[in-house]
Amino acid sequence: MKTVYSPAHAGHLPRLELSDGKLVPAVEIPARAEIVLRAVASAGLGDILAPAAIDDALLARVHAPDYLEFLAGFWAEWSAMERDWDALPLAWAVPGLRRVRPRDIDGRLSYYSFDAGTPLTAGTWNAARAGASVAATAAGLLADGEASAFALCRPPGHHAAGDFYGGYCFLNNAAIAAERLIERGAGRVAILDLDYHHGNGTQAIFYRRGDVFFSSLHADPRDEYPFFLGHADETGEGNGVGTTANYPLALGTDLPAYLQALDDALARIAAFGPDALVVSLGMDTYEHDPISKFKLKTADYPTIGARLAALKRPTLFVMEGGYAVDALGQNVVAVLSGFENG
Ligand code: SP5
Ligand code: ZN
Repeated sequence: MKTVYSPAHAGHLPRLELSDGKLVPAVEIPARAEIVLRAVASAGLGDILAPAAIDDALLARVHAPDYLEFLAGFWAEWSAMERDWDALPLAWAVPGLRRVRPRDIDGRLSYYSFDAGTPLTAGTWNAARAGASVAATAAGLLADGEASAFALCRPPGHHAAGDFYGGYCFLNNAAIAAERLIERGAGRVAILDLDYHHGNGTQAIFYRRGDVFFSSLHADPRDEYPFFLGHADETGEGNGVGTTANYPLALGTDLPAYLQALDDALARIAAFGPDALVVSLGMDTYEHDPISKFKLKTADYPTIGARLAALKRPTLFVMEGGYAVDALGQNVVAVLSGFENG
């Protein structure tokens, strides 16, 4: 399996994040991608390729033009105000307030976000664009006939919707990959989101689409971030009725409970009949993840990879979360080698 990677992710270097009421050292850091790169290289998974530059028209298939313009221009505006620290938003247009776009930069920061836990930094836009190009290039490998590929994206993407960021995510890499597959001829794409947190952004992007099936296994949003999407009764709307399937799981979920949900999700995907599968590969389901509460072990991940292989579809893995940095490389390799041997 080939890996696509760009070192440009390292430009996104958040210092502090707001978590549980405190400013604490950020967990979504460059070392994450670096340890995964070293692990896939030393496991001999396959060639490691640089991405091609991303096509702006592809980005615009997923994200609103005003949102992209905001992200691209943000740091110039912020730093022109003598602010050299990372940006965090402060107030949101919850129902009852009006979502009218403010002129003020802090107002627009809020308008285009949904949480205060996602620092926007000097290098964020460049890094996010490079991450999106990694996803698009890896999707192109499938379109060229590869059976599988790994997009080693950073920052992650699945919490970013069409016009807002959050959850450490700015551009939705998995959605961009799905759109690239469709551009290259796929009629139907399934996205399976295995990150511990619900992929609210990806779900929102495809909620009314009949050609993209979105399925997610995640901590129950009644108990866990992102709290306000990911319930089992969200099943799609309009042309997308029946093409969303959520599996909210209990805190403390271990392999048997996880596999029960996974097998159900895979049966739903098989029935949908996709031309390709995009896996949002979050490794924060790991028992020692510092911000998460599932109980999966390193030895469980090859089993999960093998179940994905049993679907027998061209499969693209897109890196999402996972914050137990020391174990992140071995856990990613465990899934991918389980897939290859499955
Ligand atoms: C891509 C990804 O994994 N993003 C995760 C963003 C999570 N940020 C907020 C974490 C909040 C942790 N505390 C939740 C406590 C619930 N009682
Ligand atoms: Zn996550």
